[in-house]
Amino acid sequence: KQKFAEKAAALFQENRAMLKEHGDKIIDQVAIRQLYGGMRGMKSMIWETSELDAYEGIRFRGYSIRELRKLLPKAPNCKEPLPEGLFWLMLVGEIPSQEEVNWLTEEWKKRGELPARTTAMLDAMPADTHPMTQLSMGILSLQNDSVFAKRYEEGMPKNEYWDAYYEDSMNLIAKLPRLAAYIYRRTFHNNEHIAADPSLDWGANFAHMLGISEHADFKSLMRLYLTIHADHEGGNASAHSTHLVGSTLSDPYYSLSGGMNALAGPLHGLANQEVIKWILEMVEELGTDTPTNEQITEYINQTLEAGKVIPGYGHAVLRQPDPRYIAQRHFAEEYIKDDAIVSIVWKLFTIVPPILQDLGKVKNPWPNVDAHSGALLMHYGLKEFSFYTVLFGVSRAMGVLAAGVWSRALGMPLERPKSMTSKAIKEFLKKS
Ligand code: FCX
Repeated sequence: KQKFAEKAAALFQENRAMLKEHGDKIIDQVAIRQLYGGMRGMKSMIWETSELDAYEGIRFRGYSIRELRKLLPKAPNCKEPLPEGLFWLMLVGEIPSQEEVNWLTEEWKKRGELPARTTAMLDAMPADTHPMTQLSMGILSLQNDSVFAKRYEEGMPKNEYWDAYYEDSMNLIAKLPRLAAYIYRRTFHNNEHIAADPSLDWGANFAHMLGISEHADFKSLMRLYLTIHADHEGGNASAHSTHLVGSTLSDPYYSLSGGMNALAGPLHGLANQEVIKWILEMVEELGTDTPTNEQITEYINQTLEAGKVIPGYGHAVLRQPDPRYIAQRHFAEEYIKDDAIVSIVWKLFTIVPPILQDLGKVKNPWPNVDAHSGALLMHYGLKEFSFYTVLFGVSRAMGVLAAGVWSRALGMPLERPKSMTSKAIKEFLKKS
């Protein structure tokens, strides 16, 4: 917290001076196409924690996923990074030491308990409520304890916003694995729960509480999964929603719940459930888990002819295979290369892109993060794919909340862009 405070105060002053001198410089232009086209490519916000390059993929504070898998501190006997280290990096801007990460692990353990009202609320919901609905509502049920909301009501001055936002974010991230595991066990395992193991780190403890496999490799997978899904710069729908809600000075609970509602859409985070559902339906339809290239091609064409998208392929920004996909592929190559579903995922990598390219309209024919994740989870026994987006959400919370702390520290105002009507566009065209 102290390290963050020093860095944030320095950047606040620096930005003030920079804006005084350069605030009126034009950094981008807006075409009419972008107003109708989901604002693709429009530079429109500040996001400190990560930046996306269309060809290289995501970099967290300048570090690629490949670099982070080497540089971030690890648990004993595990090759994958501890996600706690990524949170530290996003917040503080420096690769943490092992001691610093251990401190964070311990801190989240202390803050991890769920209040009884949250589990009571979840228990009162129909078991077939989508896990993402349960996650969003579970997060909101924690809002009663918001430090930010309480201190705001008591008259907190602006220069303390970040401090209260930080406390809430730390509390919320600490609780998310327990909340998510509770949702999983109540929905799919007769409401039989597994107590947290105080000897485990954040990601491994989550794996343990899910109760699928005590295999060390599954714990490694969880650490990797929770690291790579954390952030994808500010414009993606879950990050931008969290940012927008937070800009009204809604507290982190309201903000993250909003972000999770955006993540629940099939064009965004829900694509991870859609991918595996689509693959399993293919296996069932063809009656084999070793389909030929011709059979897969036929199935892809059927999907496209039905007017549907190929889940897990394409991206609004990326124009190369997603490095988050590649990281998961490397994991699969090392640990589970003979898995039948993984083999299908790899075949799709060669078959889908030329087909999408031939459509002539798809800007990125390559796989995104969601194309691979389900096959890995299935292998270890996490087969209930309607839960997959919750895993994405637990990870995404780290990025969007770290960014939220920065937004409050930098004094970001209420977000309020300008909209236009089609009539106004016509009038503009007449005049131009
Ligand atoms: N299959 C079929 N058609 C596709 C496609 C796909 N995988 N990806 C894009 N297209 C189509 C679009 O639907 C659009 O068609 P239209 O002009 O008839 O409406 C056209 O190609 C141009 O779209 P494009 O500019 O390439 O892509 P967008 O930026 O509009 O959309 C997403 C990006 C990700 C929404 C799109 O590629 C898609 O629907 N992919 C499948 C869903 C998916 O995997 N989402 C997860 C994305 C991400 F990684 C995440 O957030 O988790």
